[in-house]
Amino acid sequence: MSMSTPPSPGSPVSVPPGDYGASSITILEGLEPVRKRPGMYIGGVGKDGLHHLVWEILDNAVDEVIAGYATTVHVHLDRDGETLTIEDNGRGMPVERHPKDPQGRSTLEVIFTVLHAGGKFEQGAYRTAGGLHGVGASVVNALSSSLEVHVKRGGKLHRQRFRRGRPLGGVEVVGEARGTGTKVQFKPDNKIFPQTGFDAEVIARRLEVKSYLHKGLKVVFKNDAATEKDKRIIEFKHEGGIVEYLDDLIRARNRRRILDQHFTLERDDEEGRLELALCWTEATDQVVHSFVNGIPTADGGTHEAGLREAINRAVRGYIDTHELVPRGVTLTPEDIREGLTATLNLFITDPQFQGQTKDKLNNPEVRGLVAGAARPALEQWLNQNQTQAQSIVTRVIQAARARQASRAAASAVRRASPMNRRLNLPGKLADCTSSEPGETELFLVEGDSAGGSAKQGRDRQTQAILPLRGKVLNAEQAGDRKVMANTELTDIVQALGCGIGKDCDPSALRYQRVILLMDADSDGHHISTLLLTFFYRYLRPLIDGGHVFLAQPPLYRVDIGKQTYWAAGDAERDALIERHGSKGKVEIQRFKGLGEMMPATLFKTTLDPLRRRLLKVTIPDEARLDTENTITDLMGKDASARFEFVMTRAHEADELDI
Ligand code: TSJ
Repeated sequence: MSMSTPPSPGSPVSVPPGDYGASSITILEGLEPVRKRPGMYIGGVGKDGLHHLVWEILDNAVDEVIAGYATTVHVHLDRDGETLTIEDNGRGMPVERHPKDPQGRSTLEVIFTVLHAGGKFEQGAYRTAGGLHGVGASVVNALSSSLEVHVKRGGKLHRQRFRRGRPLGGVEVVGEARGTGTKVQFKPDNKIFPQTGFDAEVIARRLEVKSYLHKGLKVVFKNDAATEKDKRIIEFKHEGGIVEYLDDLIRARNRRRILDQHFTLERDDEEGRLELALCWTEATDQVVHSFVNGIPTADGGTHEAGLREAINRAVRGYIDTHELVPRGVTLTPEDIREGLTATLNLFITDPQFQGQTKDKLNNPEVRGLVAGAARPALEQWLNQNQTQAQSIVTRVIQAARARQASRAAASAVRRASPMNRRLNLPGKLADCTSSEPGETELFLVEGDSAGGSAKQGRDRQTQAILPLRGKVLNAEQAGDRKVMANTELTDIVQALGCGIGKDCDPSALRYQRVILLMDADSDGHHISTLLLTFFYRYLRPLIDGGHVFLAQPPLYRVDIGKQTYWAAGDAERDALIERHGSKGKVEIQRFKGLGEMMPATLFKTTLDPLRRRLLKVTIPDEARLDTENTITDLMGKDASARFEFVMTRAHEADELDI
């Protein structure tokens, strides 16, 4: 092959060289709109648009495989990272004079220089895979600073070269060829694209998906732009098709499947071709990877809607026929599809894509098409595979139960965002006015009457009160569901705003301190124990972070002469009397509960940060090392054994002298 000067451009085949000066004007007119408004043809000139060039050429090569004329597609990224070559071993693009072109150009040249040439010239048969939503090779050509096509056909190697869409000459024979095939090399135009470097990862991922979608297709990717150690040739070939894709998808996401068999379906008729594989996993999300004519539809569309319809109706039909729903359980479509993982691959003749990125299928008839094919097939499969069906039903009922049980707690579990933090607060919370978490405190108070005193006696700016009613659930014995359904506990979580369980995040805590304020009697002690058990099991980071405290309300008021003292217990009371009893008449009042304390008294004895005593709740190191079982044993007997209480304010004397 010679790189001789323009007057001798090799040997033209079937195509007279003609007056390329003249035809290049028409060609420019043909492709001018593409260069003027590239976004209209490839979505944009950013990274996605740039890679659309690759998908377009790739899809054309893959089409030749789908049509049964080629087996392998080679993709090569040059060292420069922006020159891309795609080659197939198919029939080779027609290089003969195009029968209908008035200018007598070759079919190849027409395809590369006339907008939307592909479909028009082959009555829709040219593109089985749809390519880039009707955008053709001419668009890639228009947006490439240089593009070169090699065709092996009829024993000859043909070549045509272009610059920014203009042919540098006609199709030339540049050598002999063994076999057949088409090779296109192009470099995106840096006058069009701000960034012309390709992302090898993005390309590799797409190639892999393609190889799943078209059983038997082999794609070889050679990345010379990689660093020396990353340089390798990757071969993608997945004989298992989308069933294998489903397997790999589940494995890649580390999911456990609940069925030992997938449901699979292959349907081929005049309306189109459908391939479906689905499975349920233990995960709670739904994952559907869908494709139309080999193009990923990341935003779903009518085909996914049809699939959802088919699954909902088939599974519900099975459950209803066999009367499998327990009483009190109602199933929603979301319950039925919880954990569903599916791959759907559809081939239709006239796909309509929607949205800026064309990632959503819009053909309205497709919904019924997919539902109509998938529903009866899935129904039949369920009836013929009762073991699998039973696993699915169990999974679905479990999902419904979980949803119903946690509905009450749903809002508590939802992490409060700054916007809805106040909106999501429990009704009986008397919040503080300051929203500076560093200076605020939440008092959990037993009973409405004590809560009332605390609300009146508190420092409104920094102290919030949450009254708790009734018995607190024992979180050690109740399961997650019961805990989540317990209003007292979920109210606490809601007020704290920090989430629960593994979502518990102390940095989101709405208060610096959480203070348990209970009566100084055995009932109060018991409730404290239950609350601490809940904190230990569900809000452990708050204890570890030193946010949890016990208030020390007085049990006795001791008046000696004109002085008033407060004692938290019998020992304190006796010590007071021993020390000060000689100073006057001793009068002792025992509080039956916090509720009968005057708000002002409650403040000065228990709430006032300057005068009160708090016990900080900590967990001793031994307990930390304990196994879950030992801890549970401990809790079964006496939870308080697990905690250590550390005085936050050291007082020389036991008594609090007011
Ligand atoms: F996108 C593209 F056009 F640039 C392109 C097309 C890029 C690549 C890498 C390959 C191809 C391509 C086209 N590979 N194979 C074909 N096949 C045909 O165009 C072809 C060949 C023979 C006949 C025939 O009827 O004999 C018909 C067609 C459409």
